[in-house]
Amino acid sequence: MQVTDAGFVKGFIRMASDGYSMGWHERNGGNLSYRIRSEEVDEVRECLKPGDWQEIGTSVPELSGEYFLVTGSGKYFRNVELDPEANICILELDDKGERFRICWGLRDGGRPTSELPSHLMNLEVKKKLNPDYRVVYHAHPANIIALTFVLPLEDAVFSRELWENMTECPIIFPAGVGVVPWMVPGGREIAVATAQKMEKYDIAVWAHHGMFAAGFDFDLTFGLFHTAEKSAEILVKILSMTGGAGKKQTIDADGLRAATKAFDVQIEEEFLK
Ligand code: 2HA
Ligand code: ZN
Repeated sequence: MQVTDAGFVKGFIRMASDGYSMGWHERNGGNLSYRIRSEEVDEVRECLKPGDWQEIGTSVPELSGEYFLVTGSGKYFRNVELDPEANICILELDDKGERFRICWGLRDGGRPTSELPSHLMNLEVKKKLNPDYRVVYHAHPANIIALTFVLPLEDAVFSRELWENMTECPIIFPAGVGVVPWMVPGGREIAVATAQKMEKYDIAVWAHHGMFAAGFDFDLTFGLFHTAEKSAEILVKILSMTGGAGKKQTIDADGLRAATKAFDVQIEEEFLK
């Protein structure tokens, strides 16, 4: 089978195109990774041609020997569907989880995403919590970013604010969202800070930069990201309509509790106080 005929590759490409259509990927902004199932690796194994081992820049022992589909550094999401083999790649990790080698893709050269340490550390944290987690997505959604200039950069504030703007939000992300203060992107430091948030949340906001989301599959991860950004858009409209004064009425703590209870999910009580 051609790599681009595999279902997981088609799902990955569709998510890249959808994210671009949403306006979340100006220029080369954003990156996407998928931890490939072993039976999916077998589907495309005859097409894999391992290159040289390279340092990841961090260590993810829990992911050693696994394969990943990731976007390329400096590549544009809008070009992924047009020419997947030039813009994305399949990586294999070594037996310590310290090095990777490119086995397919990036046909004209290049490196995997500059945020590879964050993607792999997030995927490792999530795999330890539940092996069903396979997708990590990073993009630059305008409304979430705008809120990081006006709300306190606290998990409790962002969680509560984002829950209130749309009834289904607390049901879709009942644990809330984590907020990482502004940091230089692309390295181990921001990866460690993000992975700490991923111990608790499926969403990590990067102040003045963007957002990360993690999930079991492409639909859930895209849907989660979309929901959080839509909620942020509503809050931006509320603040804009009211000259910053904000909400005149909202869903109160008891309402948020009742909504999540009705759907049998546990909302983070700490943030309702
Ligand atoms: O340009 O989004 O965070 C890719 C990025 C880096
Ligand atoms: Zn970014």
